[in-house]
Amino acid sequence: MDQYITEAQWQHFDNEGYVRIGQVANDQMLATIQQRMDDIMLGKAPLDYNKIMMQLDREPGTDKPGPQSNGHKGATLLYRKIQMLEYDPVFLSYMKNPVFQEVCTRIYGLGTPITCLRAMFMNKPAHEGTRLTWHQDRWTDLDIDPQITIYTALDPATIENGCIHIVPRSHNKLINPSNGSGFLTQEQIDELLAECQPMPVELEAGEVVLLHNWTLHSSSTNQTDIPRRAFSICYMDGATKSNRGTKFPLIFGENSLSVEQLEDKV
Ligand SMILES: O=C(O)CCC(=O)C(=O)O
Repeated sequence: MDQYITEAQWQHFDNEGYVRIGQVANDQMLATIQQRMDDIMLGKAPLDYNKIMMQLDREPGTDKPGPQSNGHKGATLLYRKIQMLEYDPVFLSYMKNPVFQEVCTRIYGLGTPITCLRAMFMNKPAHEGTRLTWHQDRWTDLDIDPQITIYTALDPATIENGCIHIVPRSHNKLINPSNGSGFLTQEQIDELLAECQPMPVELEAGEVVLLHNWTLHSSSTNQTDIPRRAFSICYMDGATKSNRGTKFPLIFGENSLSVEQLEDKV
């Protein structure tokens, strides 16, 4: 079988905690998911919005992000975060790309059923957006730590429009093992920034980067006229259980969620 990701790229991932793998979707698929994202925000996509978590970049009348709750919050491109996109047939179809299956096989082993912890849109609208402070992606309710996030830029991501910054090689150690959210304290951030130079991950629209979930990352606000949209998928070993009883949809493996199944429901 042809391998999309080279051994040299995997070595880079293992050593540095991230690797760029280029554009995975073809241009047509990329245009489709870019358009679909805007259609979802504008309330034009034929899907069950009650299944999807949608958070506004700002709660009207405040300078704070809105609540994270299911359902559409109005026809606007000013959303910050949208989750459970695995229940949208267009995004599910992208998530099922064979390249992403190859990534999961390398990380979790051949034949391991793969679920998704989250399929998430992260947006920094033009001249808006919220600062996300340094953190590792870690969830203490899970009995197996997920190891891989596949991050796709839907617009060019630059320092000016709030691209993510990472600390290469930080994936080897959990900073706060018992902290459910993985966020660092201000003291830890000061220590970190005194010791190392974080790296901006500037990306072309469509470009994909693999991130180890423990790689420290943060992002800033958008100072430009161009939105900074991104789609981030965390894939897990299908055996992973949450002590909150959450059920995770199967993306690769027998009886996995299918695009046709979702389309039938619309
Ligand atoms: O896109 C961003 O600004 C941050 C995304 C993030 O924290 C993640 O994908 O885990």
